[in-house]
Parts: sequence; C-alpha cells; structure tokens
Amino acid sequence: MGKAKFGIFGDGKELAQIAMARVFKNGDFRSGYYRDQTFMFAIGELTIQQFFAQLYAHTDLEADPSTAGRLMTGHFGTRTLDEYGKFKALSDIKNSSADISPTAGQMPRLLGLAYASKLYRQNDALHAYENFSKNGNEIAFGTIGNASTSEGMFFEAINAAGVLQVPMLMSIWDDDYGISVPQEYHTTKGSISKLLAGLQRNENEKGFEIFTVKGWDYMALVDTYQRAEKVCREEHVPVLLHVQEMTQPQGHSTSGSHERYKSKERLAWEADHDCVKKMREWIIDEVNILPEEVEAIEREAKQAAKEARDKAWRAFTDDVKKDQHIITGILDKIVGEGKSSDSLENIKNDLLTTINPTRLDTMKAAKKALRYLRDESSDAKLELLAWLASAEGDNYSRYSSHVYSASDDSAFKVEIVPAQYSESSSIVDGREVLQACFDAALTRNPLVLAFGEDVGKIGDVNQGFAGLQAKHGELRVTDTGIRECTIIGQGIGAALRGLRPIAEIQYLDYFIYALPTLSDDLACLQYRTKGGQKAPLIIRTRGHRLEGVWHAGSQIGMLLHSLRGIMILVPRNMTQAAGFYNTMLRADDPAVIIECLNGYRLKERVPDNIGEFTLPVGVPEVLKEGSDVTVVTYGSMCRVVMEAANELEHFGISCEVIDVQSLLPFDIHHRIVESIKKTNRVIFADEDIPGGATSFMMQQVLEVQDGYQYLDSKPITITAKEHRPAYASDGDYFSKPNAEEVFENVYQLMVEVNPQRFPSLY
Ligand SMILES: Cc1ncc(C[n+]2csc(CCOP(=O)(O)OP(=O)(O)O)c2C)c(N)n1
Ligand SMILES: [Mg+2]
Repeated sequence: MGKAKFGIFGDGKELAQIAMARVFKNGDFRSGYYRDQTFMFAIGELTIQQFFAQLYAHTDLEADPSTAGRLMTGHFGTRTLDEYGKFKALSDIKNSSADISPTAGQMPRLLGLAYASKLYRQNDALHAYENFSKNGNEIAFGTIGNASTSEGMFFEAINAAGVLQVPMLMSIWDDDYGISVPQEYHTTKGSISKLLAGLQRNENEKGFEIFTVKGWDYMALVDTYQRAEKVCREEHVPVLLHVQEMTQPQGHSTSGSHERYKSKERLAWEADHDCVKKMREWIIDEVNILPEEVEAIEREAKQAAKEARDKAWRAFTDDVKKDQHIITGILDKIVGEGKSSDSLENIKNDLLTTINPTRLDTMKAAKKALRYLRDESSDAKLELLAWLASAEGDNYSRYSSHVYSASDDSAFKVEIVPAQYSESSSIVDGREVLQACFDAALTRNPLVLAFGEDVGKIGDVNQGFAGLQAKHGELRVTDTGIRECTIIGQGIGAALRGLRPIAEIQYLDYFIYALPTLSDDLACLQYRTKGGQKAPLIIRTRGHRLEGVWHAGSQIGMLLHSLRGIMILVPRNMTQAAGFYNTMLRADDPAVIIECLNGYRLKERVPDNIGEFTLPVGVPEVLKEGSDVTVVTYGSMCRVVMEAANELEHFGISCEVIDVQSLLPFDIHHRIVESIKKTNRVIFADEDIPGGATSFMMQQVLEVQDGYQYLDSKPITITAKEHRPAYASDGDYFSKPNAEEVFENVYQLMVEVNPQRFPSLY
C-alpha cells in the first residue's frame, strides 16, 4: 500500500474550474463533487499541502480544514463557522458547502443555497443581515459529473430551480463516462443539454439559460462563465452550463485504470484533448509566451507540489509518531524488568519497525503491553495507563466528536422556560396551539420561514399555518412542489446560509423519499466537517395514528438508525410540540419533530407564553405514577397506554407511564431506570414494527442505564404488526397496538407475579 489509501483527482477538468473560479465572488457558495480540486485551489480555499493532508487522513483541523481527516480525498468544504460554532460573516468570504460521496447528493442542498439568495433579495426584512447576504447577490455554483445527472435528485433539483427562479449556476463536467460506463447508458440523446433543452427560457416563459462549451477551450470557457454569471447574479435566472469534451486522463480513481474500458481511439482522443495540453498550446500560440518559459513554470509548479506533498507527509507522520515515541519511551523503562520483559521488548520493536505508522499501531501496542503488566505495578505502568486515558479522549475528539452541536447554541443549552397558564388561557383545537406558536416564531425572528406541500395558501393539510401566509407573506410561509428530497435540500441550503427554515414533509410515511438527503447530508454535516458547518434545519412532519396505509406510519426505527446527528422529537400533543419548536428555533442542532396525526382536533390549553416556553430535549415526563409496572412510550401511544393504565387500576394494578418525548437524545438523566428500581418490571410500547424503536429504547434503558439489574420479569415490547397498517378503524385496531393489548401484557406480567391474586384472563 502507498502512503494514501485511495485517490480520486480532478485531472481533465481543470480549465473549466479556473474559468468558474474567475466569476466566483465573496458570499457565493459551491455545492459540488470530488473533481473540484482546481476550483478550490483557484479560489484560494485549499492549499496543495491541505490537499495532501486529506489524502493522508491527517486529523489535525489546520492540516485538513475541510474534514479533519474524517473523509477520503476529494471532499471539499470551507469553514463557515468560527471556533465557537458561530457563523462567520459569510458574505465576506468564499464558501463551499461540505461535499458528500453519493453522486448527485449535492443537488438538493444546492437548491437551498440558491433559494437563500432569493429570500435575502426579495424579503426586505432580511436586508439587515448583511453578514449572511448582500441583497441576495450571491450565486450557488453547482458541479456534477455527466453520469450523475441520471440520478433523480438531479432532475428534481433542476426542475425546482426553474420553478423557483433562483440563482443556481449548474455546471456539468462531461467526460462521456461514469467510471467505465459510456454516455449511451446514461443519458437520452447522449447529451444532458439536449435532454434539458425544454428548460430554456424565452420571451414568454421563465426557465433556465442553457450554455454549452468545450472543456479544453479556455477563452470560450471564460467568456461563457462571464455571461452565465451575469444573468444568474443579476436576474436570478438559473443557468445550466454543459461543459463537453472533458477527459479523465488517470482513469476514474486509483482503484482501476481506464485502459480496461476505453478504446485506443478514445484514449488517443483524450491524450490530444487534455485541457492542460490545450491550454499550454494556447499560451504558446496565442499569448506568445516562449516554450522555455512555460517549461520553467511547469518545473516550478511540479517542485512546489512535491514540496507541499512532502511537508504534508512529514506533518502527518510527526503527529502520529508523537504517541509512538511516548509508548516506546515508556516501554523502554520496563524492558529488562519483570517476567514479561521479552514480550514487552517484542511489542516495542514491532512498533519501532512499523513502516508508515498509524495511531492504531500505538494503541494496540499500549493495550497489549498492559495485558502483560496486568498483575504488576510500576511507575511506568501508571504512565501507560495515564497515556491510555488521555489517548482515548484525543481519539474521541479526532474520530467521534461533533455528532451534535458543540456550540453554546446546542439544544442542550437552551434556557428552559416552563409553560405558563392562567385563568384566561383558552382551550382550543390542538392545531391552533401550533398556529399560535408558529405565528409567534415568525413575528419574533425574520430569519424564520416555513415551506412544504400545502403549507402556504391553506396553511398545511391540518391548518397549523392557517392564515400565516396572509399575515407574514408568501416568502415566509410557502407552498412547494411535491418533491420531498429537495424540500429537505431547500432547508439545508437555507440553514447553511443563516436562515431558520421549518421544512415540512407532509406525512412521516413520505420521509423515505427524503431519507438519503437527511442521512447523507444533514445528519452528518457537523460530524463530517468537525464543527466547520451547521444547518439548523427543523423538519416538521406528522405521523403515528390515523387510518390508512401511507398515512399512519410510525417508522421511527428507520429514523433512529439513519439520522444520528438530527434530534428526533416525538411530542404526544401539540403543546409539547410547540415547546419543542420553541426550543429548536433557539438551538443550532437540526431536528425532526413528529406531530401526532390524530391530535389536531383534540382540545388543549394554550400556554400564555406560547412563543416563549421551551421543552428540554432528552427529558422524559412521567404521565402517571405507579408501582407495579413501568410502561415506556411516546407519541400517540401515550393516550392508548394511559387508557389501559386507568383500566388496570380497576383491577388492582398500578402502572407508571413514562412519555419519552425525545428519542434522540434519549433520557439523558436516566429517569426511566429510577422508575424500574421501583416497579422492577418494564414494557416498551410504540407503533413501529417489532424490533424497531422499542428495541432502541430497551437497549438504552437495560444496557446504557443498567436497568437489567432491577428486573424481576422479562422485559417486553409492544409494537405494531410487521406490516403497514391496514385501512379503516378496524385495520388500525388490528395492525397497531391497542389498549386491550397493553392491558393484557401488563396483566400477564402480574399473573406471573401473583397467580392467586391475578387469575389468567382467558
Ligand atoms: C449514489 C452513488 N452511486 C454510486 C457511486 C459510485 N460512483 C462514484 S463516482 C461514479 C461515477 C460518476 O461519474 P460522473 O458523474 O460522470 O463523474 P466523473 O467521475 O466522470 O467526473 C460512481 C458510479 C456513488 N458515489 N454514489
Ligand atoms: Mg463522467
């Protein structure tokens, strides 16, 4: 193996990137992919040394500011946050959103980055936020490979940009291939600009401006980018710029050579049309620079690149070797003493002779040594133990920090203000509680906005936003097309640029369409940049219980398994939901808030401080105290469980009912285990499939909270069936857990405890 594990580079695509960089201004954003190294160099946001540092996975933030060694090479991103996690003045710097690997994954976010410019320009109340935008003059530059345009995300985002008329300048790097697969397998008519020609605007219809240009023709590229920039920046017209005749001189990546799949003719054509070669010819023929001068520049550049490479390698190995020196130093002190001296010497020598040392070698050596020293005591052993403790902290910081926000605006740090009620607090439908909360949020903070299918004119299908578009304007409360994935992208991009969007997915069941972007882009954003970027997006949806397949889903396990990094909040009623909206609108973590579908018309009292009260994340609430069995649940199941618990009282059984409220984070103060210490029995109940979110809750309580040691009966989960819920009231009753099932499960536990007192039911 070489010094780097994997390489993928931007060769063959350089010239277009230089032309693009020439029109990229402060405040602009890039959302692109792994070929863009030249662009990043050209805008001054990546050095060659940093490029190599990422190749080596150097975990130092200064060495690799894009990802701190967490992502493989070719993942670019600037730091939009300062060291405290606060936004920098984004309009004064050049910005690149943080890349991800899934092809076309950059597209939904790109839409949002462009959408933010539209809002900053058209909404007068936002003109004061000059740090985020100067009158919406910023362009969102997208790049994508030709083959990746086949992805649904590409088409969805392109259509949405045309509808929204946002300043998105979309470049397609077309090298006729996607790894080994040629164009004819990817694109109808073999050309994305031909395929998308219907987008072209005309005198009567809005749309895109479409340009085509050859990737090796520098003057044409510069001219095209200037024209594209002008219409995009000034008129806010989306632009598609199809850069054709690009090459891929090294093959797709280091893992295979292109001689395997390209014909001799194609290889010869590529050699001839390499854009650097063409540029060289142009410099000599047209700019009249002497060949010797060009050669001198090339020699210098090569030398500079080599020096940067060596520096990056040295910095990386010096860093890694620090620990190696410490461990060999400690082992030196013990070798020669004690009964395991030979083994310790071997461990030391193995460590010293490792070529290209890694941190894992040092960690393994230290742990192995401690095994041999397990029954000895010495100062050196204490030193080894002290190193281990501090190395574990350091490695946590290197590889595992920033799943959630680490800033002062983290959801954990939001001041908790209790809901206040008075005699004049009115009792209204649940949806009106939300409406009052959203109205207060929109009034309080001009950066807040909401959008989604049917959110605008009718104020969402359950009328939580009813009347709020009329009151706050169409830019604040907005309808969108039916396009879940890019609704989320619209929110991510807007949030990256300082706005506070609430993006709505109409039903929890339709999260599946948005899941790739939520998981690959939003959930890991803080992690993959080690706190360099944030997108505090709130995703509003409704789920759990109603009647009918695809309108009654509760796929909570799916969210828990794919969205670590996003808080998942499951309020049982609309007041609790409002409390969570109030908390998350003051925090910089992203969150999904799932309202109960069957709760909008139930009566609730509106807190007097509807816009101000907050609910803590990660704190369950005990809905009913009891002594026999603890039932842990959330969402719409709270009412089902309470019904059963009240019925059980008539039969002499006392349930403690706990509403988890917040699944991620989960019960941070370990309240639930306190309940089990009292009852010694626990049931986890929800509407997900067997082994879904109930299993997660069980793992948290029995393992993380050590609940297992207080149990006198086996732990039980009550869930929906493993199929989607059948239609109508009976379908719901027999698909989802019902009060009878809860009653029976609790009762059965008590039968086992005391059969005399609790004879079997059936
Ligand atoms: C969703 C997804 N599927 C597959 C891959 C593996 N993959 C990485 S790059 C690539 C080809 C992309 O080709 P193109 O878009 O033309 O870009 P190019 O590399 O040619 O510049 C594939 C299939 C991926 N990263 N993501
Ligand atoms: Mg390609």
